[in-house]
Amino acid sequence: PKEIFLKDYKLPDYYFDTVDLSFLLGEEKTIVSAKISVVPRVDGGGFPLVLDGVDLKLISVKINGNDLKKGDFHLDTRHLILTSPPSGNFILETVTEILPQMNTSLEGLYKSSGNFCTQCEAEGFRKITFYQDRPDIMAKYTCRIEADKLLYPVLLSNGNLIEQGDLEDGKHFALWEDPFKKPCYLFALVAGQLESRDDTFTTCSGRKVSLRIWTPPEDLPKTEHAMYSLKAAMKWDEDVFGREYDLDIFNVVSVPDFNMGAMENKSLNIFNSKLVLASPETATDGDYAAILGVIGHEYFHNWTGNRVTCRDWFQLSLKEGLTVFRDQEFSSDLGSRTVKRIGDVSKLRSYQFPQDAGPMAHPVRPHSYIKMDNFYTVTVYEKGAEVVRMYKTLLGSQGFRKGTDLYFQRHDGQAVTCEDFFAAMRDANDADFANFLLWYSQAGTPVVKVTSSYNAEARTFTLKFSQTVPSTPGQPVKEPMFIPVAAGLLDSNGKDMPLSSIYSDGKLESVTCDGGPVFTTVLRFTKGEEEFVFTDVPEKPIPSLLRGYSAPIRLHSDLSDNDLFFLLAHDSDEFNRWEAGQILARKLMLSQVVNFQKDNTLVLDPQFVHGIKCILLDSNLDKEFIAKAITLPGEGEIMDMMEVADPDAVHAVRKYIRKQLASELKPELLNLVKQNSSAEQYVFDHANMARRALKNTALGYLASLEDEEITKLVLLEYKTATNMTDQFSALAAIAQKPGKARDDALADFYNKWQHDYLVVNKWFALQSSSDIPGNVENVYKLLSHQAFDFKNPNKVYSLIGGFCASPVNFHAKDGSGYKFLGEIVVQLDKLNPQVASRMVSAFSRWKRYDETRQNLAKAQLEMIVSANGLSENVYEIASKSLA
Ligand code: B3K
Ligand code: ZN
Repeated sequence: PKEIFLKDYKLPDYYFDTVDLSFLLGEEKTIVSAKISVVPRVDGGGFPLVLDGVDLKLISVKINGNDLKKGDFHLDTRHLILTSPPSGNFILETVTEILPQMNTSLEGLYKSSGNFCTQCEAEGFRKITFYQDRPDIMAKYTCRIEADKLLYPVLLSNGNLIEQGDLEDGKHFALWEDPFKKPCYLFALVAGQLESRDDTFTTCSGRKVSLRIWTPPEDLPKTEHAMYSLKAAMKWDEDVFGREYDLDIFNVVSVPDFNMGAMENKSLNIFNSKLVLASPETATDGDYAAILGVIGHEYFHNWTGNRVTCRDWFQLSLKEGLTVFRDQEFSSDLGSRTVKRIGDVSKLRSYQFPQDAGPMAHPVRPHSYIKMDNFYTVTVYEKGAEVVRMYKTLLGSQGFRKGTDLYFQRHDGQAVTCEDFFAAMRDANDADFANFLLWYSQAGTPVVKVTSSYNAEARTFTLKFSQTVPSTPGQPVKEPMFIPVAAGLLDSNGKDMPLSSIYSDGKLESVTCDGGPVFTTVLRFTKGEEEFVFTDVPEKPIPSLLRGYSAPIRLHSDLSDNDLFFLLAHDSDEFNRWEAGQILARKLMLSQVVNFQKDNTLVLDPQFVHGIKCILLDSNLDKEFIAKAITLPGEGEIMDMMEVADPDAVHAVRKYIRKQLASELKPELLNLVKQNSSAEQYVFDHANMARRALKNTALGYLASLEDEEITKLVLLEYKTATNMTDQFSALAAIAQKPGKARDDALADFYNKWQHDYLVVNKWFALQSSSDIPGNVENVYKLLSHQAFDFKNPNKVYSLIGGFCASPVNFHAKDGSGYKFLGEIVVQLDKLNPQVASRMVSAFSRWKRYDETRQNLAKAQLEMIVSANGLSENVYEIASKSLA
């Protein structure tokens, strides 16, 4: 396999100006004709033109209307090379045969439930026709689709429909024209038996856009929430970013077989059905929220990704980090900002931090890849979004908006780099960003230590920071990063102190805003070590640091437990209230892990119970915030903090603390369940979601107790639930413990929902991720369940992905979990390398475990790497994991 490097980027020799595609969709094969007007970048031209092409059968190739002779072109398994094209502009025509019905990789043109659809990002267009498959080739497209009218009544592609009609032999055609230049990864085609929910949106300049969400007829009722989300996103992008939609039509298609969540093809977004379809009876609040976020995300790409795209795939975070940031803000504005932030930071800690500390660690802008698909990662997406957030933290809302305005103004219609975004932010604000660009090039999570001291006489409060960035593969030595630390000081009553001025780096700077008091300031920490001195501080404060999680770092402070309990109770920054509780919980869990490993009795600190109780009873707090604040850090997060990860110990400790809290706070928790029971009607809004979240979190705690009454209560909740959020939470609560109640409830749930594949996927995931001892046997059984299908990514993610997410069973000391995954990966790779590669990633942190586990996991990785015909996707992850 060949590794591709950022440093080797070269401008293309040829640009493509217009591309006219024509598809004859057939039951056995599809014929693709492409007519491309080619323009040499450098005057004259005449040098070879290398086109990408994979799994294509070339039927004919012409230049300026003449068939090419042997010797004028060269064909290998990945390319069509035109060895001596004419000088100047020319027209290239190719005819190709492809087999979408045989395409199980779900990349290029393929069939999903009888319908044709495409997925081209990152490099799938080369499976459709010969092309320079790279994002800096931007062209104007037309697309003609011809197919049987009965089998494929709906024919869609990008842009506007300019012609359609009936043909002989029961066929029909549609001709689409996209007026905007685009890279080929944004090309899309859909053909099949679909119906649409139709609506309109009037843009800020008064243009009426027709909106259509397409699904198989039976799913149409479940698209109401997606349509609501789309209209909300269109409005929000106008209001917050000044971005107006640019075409008269916007289509969303829902398909059941899709590798990722969704795809932002120009004016024809294609979605994994689980991120479109929802009804109160079948989708949870989590599903509703995910749909809102992803519908927003793909829509927002129209400007951040499509109008302004990436020069090359190393720049992926330019569009993804920015668009994730935009969807996070969108969801915050429509729901609760604090709760959204807590969710996003938890995700970063649970998935990105481990990636950044493991063999696949890479910068937000990677330096190299074997298979680009492997770099659609939490680092590029979520850490990338944190990088964008830091610009906003440093510049403020208005400055940030000035920056994005300049970015769009400068680069509309271009394929650009992360530096271009940086430069727009800087230039629009005349800002000094010091070494900020390192966030794009240095991998690893910075570790920041801070100590504080108060000088009563001088009335100064000093924060002393130091930072190190851990080594990562290929980057042994790191430079200090630019870390914005949002900070405030609490007085002894728990109130924010007004900040007056700060002394740092030999300069005294006053901290005021339009003369008014300021309670939070952003410290610019840019060196290995740095001191910040707050002046005029009347009493010893408790510092609230990294408010809102202002930088993606690991912060170690010298705050005592008492300080943390104080912050948990009083901080005006709600995020930091949650954070204080989490720090305390992490400390507690780690200390009990040591106890567990020494065979000592586990104990629960009464002060912690008290802290949790105060949060539970605080009626001023948002209910979803309470639900988050009483939820313990995940097992992965704790293992990530240990020298040698011990899944059994961490699991036992987390379970113990949950049960202990449930038993000590039983009356309070029961009250919460009672007070927050669901009203008849399901409403998706923050207040109702928050109420359900709190009730169901409380129910989950209670169900950990051995208590007949509680079992009855949970069963009653399950039976009387009027929506999936409540029903599924109750089922999950029952399923915590093996036994008849569990078996019956799981069987009942399947019987109820077997007709709905998305609900059945939840049922798979609940069972596969269970911590019940020896669960691997159940998962083997479920592999042959009639509802399981290896070809459908969602089912694989639910059953296999779910299993790997359960540390005790996946990391079972007998190696059964590793063996299971090893077998599956090899099998899956033959069908769908992208999905197999996502699954094999579960092995990548094998070195974090004890020697027995290490040997067992390593053996599986070695077996995988030596498998016959292994894909580059799996090879890259498996071999880098072994290195
Ligand atoms: N851009 C797509 C991801 C495509 C994945 C290719 N393997 C979805 C998104 O991030 O919006
Ligand atoms: Zn995206």
